[in-house]
Amino acid sequence: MLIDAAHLAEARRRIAAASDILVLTGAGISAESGVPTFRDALTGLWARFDPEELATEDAYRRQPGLVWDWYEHRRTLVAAAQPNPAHHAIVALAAQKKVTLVTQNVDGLHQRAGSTDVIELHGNLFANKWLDGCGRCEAAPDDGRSPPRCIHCGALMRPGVVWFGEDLPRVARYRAEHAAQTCDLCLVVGTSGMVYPAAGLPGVAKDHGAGVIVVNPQPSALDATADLVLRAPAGQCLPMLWPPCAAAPA
Ligand code: BJW
Repeated sequence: MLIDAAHLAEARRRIAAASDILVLTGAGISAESGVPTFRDALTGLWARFDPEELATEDAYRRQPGLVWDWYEHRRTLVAAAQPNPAHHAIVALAAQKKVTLVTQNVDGLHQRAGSTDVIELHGNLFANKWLDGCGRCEAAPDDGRSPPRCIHCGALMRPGVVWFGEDLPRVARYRAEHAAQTCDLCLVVGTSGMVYPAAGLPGVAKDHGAGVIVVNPQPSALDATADLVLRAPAGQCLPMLWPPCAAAPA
């Protein structure tokens, strides 16, 4: 995809001039790693399900086996994926400037690229917790049940992600809001901007005087908030926006 040269130059200038950058990422940043975006996530066997209907506690209580298997499928897919040049570029940026990295992603690819202190708003695909546990829950030795249950109380294990209608982790949410209020630039990468409260962060940054740049090959709900939209895939675009760091792979 050809990136508009004037937009690219303007983005580079704004990033070079910024001293405190909030980077907000969504599923699109992992697309070039082969991880389907959330709203594209249901291919093949899963094509007949609506992701917004699977990612709820209600859906899990009604069909725990189905929802658990969906997460197992995604865990397998993500475990086989590798961070791409966009993930690595953010590591390079953080070596040069103050960067607060806030992600809606649950795939852990930022951490695997080398980003530290990643603020995960929606949890992590590889963490589990108990649904209505007894407080001393223990999973049965692998008995092939899907999902695992507690040997004491029979509670269901569930993925450690944030489903619709659930509150975000308090500290992560507080830190993300603080970063939005104090940054001088908000770089929004690969999100449809449809899911709140994450989608509200660029607006908060703008209201506090920060510039907003969106990187997305498709129109998003955050384009109207942005000062500049770079219509390009993240893995192609981000490495062109600031110098690489020595440790990042070519
Ligand atoms: C590329 C690319 C490339 C492709 N390069 N880009 C205010 C208004 C309206 C509604 C609400 C509101 N506040 C709250 C709500 C309700 C709800 C909500 O937002 N609903 C909307 C759908 C309307 N929000 C919630 O329920 C949240 N909870 C909450 O607010 O609780 C309040 C509460 C308080 C006190 C007590 C109790 C409750 C929770 C939201 C949790 C979201 N969870 C999910 C699932 C996580 C687990 C899982 O993965 O299964 O998080 S939903 C899903 O959407 C996932 C994502 O993180 C999130 C965002 O999606 P994202 O990342 O933007 O992905 P896509 O697929 O939508 O977009 C990909 C983009 O990439 C596209 O634009 C592509 O073009 C682009 N792209 N290739 C760059 N190469």
